[in-house]
Amino acid sequence: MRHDLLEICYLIGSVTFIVGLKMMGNAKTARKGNLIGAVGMTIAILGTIFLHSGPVSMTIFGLIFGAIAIGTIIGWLTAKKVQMTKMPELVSMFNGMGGACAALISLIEFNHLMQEPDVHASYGTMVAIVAGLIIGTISFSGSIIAYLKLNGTMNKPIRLPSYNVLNTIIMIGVFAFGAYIVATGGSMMLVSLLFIAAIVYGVLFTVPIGGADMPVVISLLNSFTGLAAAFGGFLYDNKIMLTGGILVGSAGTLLTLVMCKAMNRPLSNVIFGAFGGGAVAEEGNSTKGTIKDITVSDLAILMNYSKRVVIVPGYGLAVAQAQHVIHELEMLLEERGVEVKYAIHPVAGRMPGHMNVLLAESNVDYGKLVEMEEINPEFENTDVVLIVGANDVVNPAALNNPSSPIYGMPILEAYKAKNIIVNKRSMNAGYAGIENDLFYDPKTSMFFGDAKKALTELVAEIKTL
Ligand code: TAP
Repeated sequence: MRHDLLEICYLIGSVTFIVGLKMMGNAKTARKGNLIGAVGMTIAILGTIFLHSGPVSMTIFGLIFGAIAIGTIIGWLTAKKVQMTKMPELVSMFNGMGGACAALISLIEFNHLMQEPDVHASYGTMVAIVAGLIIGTISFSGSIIAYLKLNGTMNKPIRLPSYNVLNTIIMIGVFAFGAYIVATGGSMMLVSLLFIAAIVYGVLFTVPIGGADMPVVISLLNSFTGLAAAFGGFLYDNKIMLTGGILVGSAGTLLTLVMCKAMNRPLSNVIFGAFGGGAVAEEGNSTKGTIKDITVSDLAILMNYSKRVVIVPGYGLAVAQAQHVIHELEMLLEERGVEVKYAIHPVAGRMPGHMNVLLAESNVDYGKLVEMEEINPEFENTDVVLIVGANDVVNPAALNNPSSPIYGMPILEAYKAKNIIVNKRSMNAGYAGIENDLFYDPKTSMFFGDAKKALTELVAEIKTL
């Protein structure tokens, strides 16, 4: 009876994970999807605590609920406080904790095996313990380095000579060591050494990668954590750990591949650090030319009397926290009969869905966010494209300069619009570290300044018309 009830809890948990994940695919239902998944997880946790084994002492209950309370308070407060731009950092830290849990499970279960020398563990159990330990630990130490890179503590990729070869040798060494432990039964001493070796590999794997490539790496590490949790599921014959782990593992892998595809970079290029975070990027053959500025009053007139305006948001919009003022600008223009849409590039910003989340924060109507494939044919008939804090995602070098590092990346074809306005603070490069010829296009005018400040002035100016 008890066991059946527990299985029902796990079934409910598994179904809610799948339904929740599906709902997260759409900004309108994402919040609810997250909540449904969390409810499922709560049911599974409570089921495990109260139904998994026979009577448990009050001390054990005290320890479990004490740990849950501490974790909940810390998790709740940090998630509540975190700024949108710091989200990848938070995700990497949470992911690291997941990896650490998977590794600890393996260490504890191996210790249990050692305490019972009469029990002969099957190869399956040993593989689950060792694989969970290696993958969980790599995910833990790699995520901590990713966190330090994203918060600026480690702001330069550290590349030892021939680090690719060195890392590959260490990786093979770690897995060979794991295979030896599985084959021989190992000892607590050997398993502890394996744990240390996997920590070192996780650090060496992440350290050479540029800070700006971290979102892709975090997603990859996230899939490692899922895999490590799935091994825990095998170990305990626990369906919910297995389902949850597989979902996280496959979602993380797919997300990693989608991000790489949208940047037109193979995963190996991200891992071996071709650009981003200080790596020297090859410059495009900029034809350069002169740039021209536009004053706020001229821009206000241009936009006020336009029929169709497309806004291209980018990383700078998030940095400036200009999402509210851009929504105000959009509403103001719409009141005056201008049609306004937002063009969303899949890798604009620094994390998947960055622009969608940012604009949802200021209640921009989701129907106004138009995906790249749909908006590109519309640029020709656009009177003004207003590019706010975006750079790489509108760089024509991706289409016409085979020597550019971003060549082949699909872009928002803003260069086709009748008037191109670019808001950024300077002529500095974006993430890829390359020149953007769009800024020198005769149709382009630069509207320099911090996005929030510049757009606030623009809104005030339009109101005077
Ligand atoms: P970027 O190419 O990085 O350009 C952002 C621009 O914003 C910069 O050129 C910067 O110029 C400007 N900026 C910064 N702060 C600003 C502020 N306060 N006000 C106004 N402008 C400001 O951004 P993007 O076009 O969004 O492209 C994203 C890049 O990140 C792509 O290369 C993509 O491959 C990469 N990436 C994305 C992801 C995901 S999943 N989204 C993950 C990893 C990498 P100034 O300094 O002159 O102001």
